[in-house]
Amino acid sequence: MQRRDFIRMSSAVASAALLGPTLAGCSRPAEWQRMMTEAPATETPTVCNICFWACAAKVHTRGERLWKITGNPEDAHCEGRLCTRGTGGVGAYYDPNRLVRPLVRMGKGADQRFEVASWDNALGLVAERMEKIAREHGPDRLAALVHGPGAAHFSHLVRAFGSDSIAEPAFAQCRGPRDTGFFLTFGQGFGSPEQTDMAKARCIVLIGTHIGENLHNSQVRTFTDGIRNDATIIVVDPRFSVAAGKANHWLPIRPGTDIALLLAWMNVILAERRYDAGYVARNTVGLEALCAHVAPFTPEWAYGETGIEPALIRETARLMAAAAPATVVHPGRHSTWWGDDTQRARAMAILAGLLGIWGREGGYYLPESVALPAYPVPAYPVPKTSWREIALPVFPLAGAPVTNVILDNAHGADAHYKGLIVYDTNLPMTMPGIRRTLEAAAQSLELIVAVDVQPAEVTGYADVVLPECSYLERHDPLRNSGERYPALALRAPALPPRGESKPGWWIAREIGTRLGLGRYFPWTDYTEVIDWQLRQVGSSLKELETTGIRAFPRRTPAYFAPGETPRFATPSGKIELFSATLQQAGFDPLPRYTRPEAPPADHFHLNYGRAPQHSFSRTQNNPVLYQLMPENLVWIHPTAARRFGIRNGTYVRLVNQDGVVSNKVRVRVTERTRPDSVWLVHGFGHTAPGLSLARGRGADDSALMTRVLYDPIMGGTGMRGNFVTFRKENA
Ligand SMILES: Nc1nc2c(c(=O)[nH]1)N[C@H]1C(S)=C(S)[C@@H](COP(=O)(O)OP(=O)(O)OC[C@H]3O[C@@H](n4cnc5c(=O)[nH]c(N)nc54)[C@H](O)[C@@H]3O)O[C@H]1N2
Ligand SMILES: Nc1nc2c(c(=O)[nH]1)N[C@H]1C(S)=C(S)[C@@H](COP(=O)(O)OP(=O)(O)OC[C@H]3O[C@@H](n4cnc5c(=O)[nH]c(N)nc54)[C@H](O)[C@@H]3O)O[C@H]1N2
Ligand code: SF4
Ligand SMILES: [Mo]
Repeated sequence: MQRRDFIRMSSAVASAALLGPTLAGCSRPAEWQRMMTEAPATETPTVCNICFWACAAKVHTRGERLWKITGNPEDAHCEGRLCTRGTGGVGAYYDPNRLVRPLVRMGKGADQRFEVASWDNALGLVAERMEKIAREHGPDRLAALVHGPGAAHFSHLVRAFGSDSIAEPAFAQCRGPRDTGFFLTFGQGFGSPEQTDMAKARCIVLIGTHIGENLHNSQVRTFTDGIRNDATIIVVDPRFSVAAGKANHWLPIRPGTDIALLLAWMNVILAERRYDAGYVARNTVGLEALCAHVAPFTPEWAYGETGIEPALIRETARLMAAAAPATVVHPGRHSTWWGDDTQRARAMAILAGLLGIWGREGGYYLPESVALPAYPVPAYPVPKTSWREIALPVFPLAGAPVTNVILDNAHGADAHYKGLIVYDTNLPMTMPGIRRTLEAAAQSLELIVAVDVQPAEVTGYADVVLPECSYLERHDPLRNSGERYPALALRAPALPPRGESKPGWWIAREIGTRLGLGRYFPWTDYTEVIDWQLRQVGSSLKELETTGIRAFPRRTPAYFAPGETPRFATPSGKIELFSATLQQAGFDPLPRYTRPEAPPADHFHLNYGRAPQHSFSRTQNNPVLYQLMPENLVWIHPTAARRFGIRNGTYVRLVNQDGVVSNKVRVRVTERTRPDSVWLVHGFGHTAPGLSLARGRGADDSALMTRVLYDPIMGGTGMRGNFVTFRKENA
């Protein structure tokens, strides 16, 4: 693909919208024609929920039919455009497999049979079991695993109940190591959306971070802006990713050796005095210790570990230093890779500190959100045991609750946790190596509730399954993320909920009321909360129902002033190149490189990531997105394919180091993967019987991740230490 094709791709994706109507319950052209000419058109604001980039959008309906979803042109965050998946959100509404009635498990554990229940009975059962847990063990023994904007409703419920054990997979399975590494260095994690100033950068460094396949809408566009502006693009990826195809320099690194490369880059930048001396002197501590630490890690040394030529290491180090501070060292997002991930994030953060890019134009801008007051409710009770008492003895610097720690303490008779609420997260496909633990938890916990929109794998472990309506049919908390331009965005219902499905806010309030926690839910409709909040900042629900978005002026500048000496929220008030916090907790205060394990004979690194058409494991059954990509392919290098006698287009099964065998998966023989690795897009290989389109299609990377490399600092579940070999299919 040419560079230009990549730029065009980001506008071409809108064509997915055209697929909507034909697939979306209106397959007769005449009926469609009548609807388009006769039915009144309406437009309702929403915030896309197909991934967590949260683009503001408009939902267009014709009569009672959903017509299309388009980007909100007023939203600076998405610049008025949606990606493939966002326009394909139509399929999330029309999916015939959606959950539309509450379900209650008939047996326990492995018994998969459920019966349909009334809302009253299902909610009554949840409240009764929660009360029993509170009475017999204490309310702090209930935990929640949640994701997405609707998670706020269930966090609120669980906090009001008396527990703070509420974890998101966005921490220990995704951004946790990155945010911990940056927090230790700059006193602040990297938010979402990422504060990278790529449109103005002169140099962009991507380490993994497969932008273009990782399709976070406006991130792709700012990256393409950078390309268009002739920024130097440096991509470090063992695979020839889409982004690598746009790079001036592609560094096909040996998997798991990034810290070696980062140390060598710092070695060059320090030895050749190419760092931002003024910024470093004003704003950092630990330069001397860092210099001594990186001195042995020359490009020649790094060559032996990474396979990257010393001359290329030197050249790329010089390029990023020459462009600084207009250099983006992208910190990545999904950072739970090899188990030493906080240290890799630290190495990136330290490099960013040396280049002086935090708070600088073309580097990292300073994000700002709207100062939006929370709706007044009584203070939450103080939990008898906090999540910290359970997690910190194992992972001392976990800055947020850790999903895997909660599940590790949720099975067996003497388990700390006795009940679990799961909202908007598909645990068996999201958390590596968790299936046995989940089964044990399903046997021994007194209550597992799953709130979901479809009969995903996780619902099979629940005692009670509560059907949430889709994001197109509900209100949720206002979007208020840290951005370049602060703004609030509204998600409002464009259609009535399908079947008996209900919005999350309603479900949480109904459970709360049944538990006698009504004072925490002093509203009959969530619009009262939204309207109250908007009025505090000079707007109203009425305004947002028309515009969908309200922008606010920034209160502080997006960059530091020249020569400014800001106070960072670290113990020293400076950027900590050397981390005394890590040292005190018994960890390396400066990043140390450890060589990753090589694949055993006849085995290959299991590499995985994203495709533009799908999000995680949530979209494979969406009829629109299914059409765009019905199954994943396993990428195999020609040398490996030859050696195993595997032909392009045939099916194989993957067998991991522990003997776990995957679904059959179609082969793509390509030089874009390394000879020692295979590549799979995450989210396929569904096993849930109720997912009629997705079930049995493609291979599930999570099932093959039986070996988890835990990050000792914060509990991240490193997923890249798994190896596979092939079993040929006879079919
Ligand atoms: N279409 C789509 N886009 C998405 C999502 C989605 O579900 N669908 N999810 C979003 C979310 S929440 C996240 S967290 C992001 C995830 O996307 P990223 O944050 O970009 O994920 P990474 O794991 O950094 O990137 C995967 C790349 O890392 C490379 N890689 C593998 N091993 C190594 C290694 O040892 N070193 C180096 N340098 N590279 C390596 C792989 O070859 C692959 O190209 O995507 C976001 N965007
Ligand atoms: N093997 C492997 N594991 C991974 C990753 C990987 O690349 N490979 N990526 C990791 C990353 S970066 C992340 S961020 C996490 C993401 O992890 P998750 O957030 O768990 O992602 P999904 O797999 O999309 O699961 C979402 C679940 O929510 C349901 N759902 C969708 N929309 C709604 C809604 O509106 N309301 C409710 N109540 N439910 C809804 C879906 O049906 C599905 O069951 O996964 C992590 N785990
Ligand atoms: S990036 Fe795409 S899927 Fe994600 S919120 Fe935006 S439009 Fe939706
Ligand atoms: Mo993620």
